[in-house]
Amino acid sequence: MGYALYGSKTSPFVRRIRMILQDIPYEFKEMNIFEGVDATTLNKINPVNQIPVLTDGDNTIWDSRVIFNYLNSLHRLQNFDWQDENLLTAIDGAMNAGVALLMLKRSGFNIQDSSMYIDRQKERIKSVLTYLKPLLTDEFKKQWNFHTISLYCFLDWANFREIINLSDYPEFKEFLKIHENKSIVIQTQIPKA
Ligand SMILES: N[C@@H](CCC(=O)N[C@@H](CS)C(=O)NCC(=O)O)C(=O)O
Repeated sequence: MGYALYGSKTSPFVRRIRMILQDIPYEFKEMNIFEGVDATTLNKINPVNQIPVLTDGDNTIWDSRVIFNYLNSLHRLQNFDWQDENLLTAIDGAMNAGVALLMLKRSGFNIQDSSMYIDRQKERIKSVLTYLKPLLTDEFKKQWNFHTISLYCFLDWANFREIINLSDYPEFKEFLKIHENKSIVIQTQIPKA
């Protein structure tokens, strides 16, 4: 039986789970969640209609953070305190805001226009990056765990989707540089086309 991970190669939420699963065998079920048979499959396994979804025998787990907690309970990957949970919530907040901006763009909205919803998403991303900046010590930058993996996946994706411009954030650019040649980072690279 074993693990199956449903997701796309572009989603930052999926990518962080693929990275966490680096040394754990699983089957990757790539899907196009917005149409056709994959959309129907996704709805059957997750009423929220979002990826990633992990299946493990009779267990089906939704939401990347919950998937991580599930894997962590079985494989003892990392210990968290409440401050760590806050840090993850901050990174998740930026990631959700980025995905919301991309969905707006794809729905035909001009995200350069100012509106309460658009401005709130952009401000959330800026605010999280401002919060994270002083935490990015040399020691933190070198760590490779669910926090730094999540940050890596967010920054790389948001830069790729032109949601942020990394030239505005040299310290985050440097953080990406430290990890960009890791084999799992290369294996899970966002497809360019
Ligand atoms: N909180 C969820 C968010 C997942 C998420 O937003 N996934 C996006 C892809 S990056 C998605 O499935 N979007 C489709 C939709 O929201 O309809 C998680 O951590 O797994």
